[in-house]
Amino acid sequence: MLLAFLGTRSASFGNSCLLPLLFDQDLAFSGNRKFEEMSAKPKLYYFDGRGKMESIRWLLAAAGVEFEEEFLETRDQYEKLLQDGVLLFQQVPMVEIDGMRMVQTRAILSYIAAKYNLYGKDLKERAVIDMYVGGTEDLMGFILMFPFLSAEDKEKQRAFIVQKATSRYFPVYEKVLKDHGKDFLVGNQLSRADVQLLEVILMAEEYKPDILAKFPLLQSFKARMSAIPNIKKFLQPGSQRKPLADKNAVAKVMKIFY
Ligand SMILES: N[C@@H](CCC(=O)N[C@@H](CS)C(=O)NCC(=O)O)C(=O)O
Repeated sequence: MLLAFLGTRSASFGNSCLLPLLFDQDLAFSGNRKFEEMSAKPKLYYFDGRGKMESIRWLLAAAGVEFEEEFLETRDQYEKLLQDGVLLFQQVPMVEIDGMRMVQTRAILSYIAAKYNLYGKDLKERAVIDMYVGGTEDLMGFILMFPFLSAEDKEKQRAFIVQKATSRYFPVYEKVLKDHGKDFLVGNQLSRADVQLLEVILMAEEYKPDILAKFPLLQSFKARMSAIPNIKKFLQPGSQRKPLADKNAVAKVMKIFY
């Protein structure tokens, strides 16, 4: 998200760069906290907002996986994680899952997708899924920085988002659906590409409600995906899906990281 664009404030705690990349149950420790303390459900460490964690929430929800969340509300909580040495690159998102403490959003999403059969049936399908997801992530990157911009820059960014969505990204997915005539983007089953496309469509609609006006197949895609039971549940009020960041949420994030 924007935090990455803004540059980072270096943290001076611990030697988290020396931690092993993969964690074995036998190692029993990552930082100062025991693996035995890990929850059976994936546990997500992030602030109480969308940011980079939201796609992870979406993918887990689409896979029907229940998860817990620990929200960073203060700088102290973040510094505690740094001191405990559980953030490999001193950054969140961090997800405790299957005895690992995973960081790096892409690695986390790939793991979840592979584990829950949302990553195609073979290497070629996976490659295509990765390309489609690359597009949704690029578009999402333009959207995620929006709440952190000045009022003047927001207007420019809104126009930029709409222009990129309608002239670069959505035409691609519309054509894919038209060319193969199937329900899903890749193969004939749900994949992370479908989930991440639905996520970015809904986000883009927050900037221009009729943004799909010229994309009839994406309109029916959206309706179809939104009706998948796990996704439908996630779209209901009260789910772990997060709202668009308001001024207070932005101020809180800035206080934690900067
Ligand atoms: N490449 C990482 C970037 C993560 C990242 O930028 N995280 C921000 C919060 S959204 C952070 O922890 N910033 C604090 C810092 O970099 O010191 C990923 O995709 O997970």
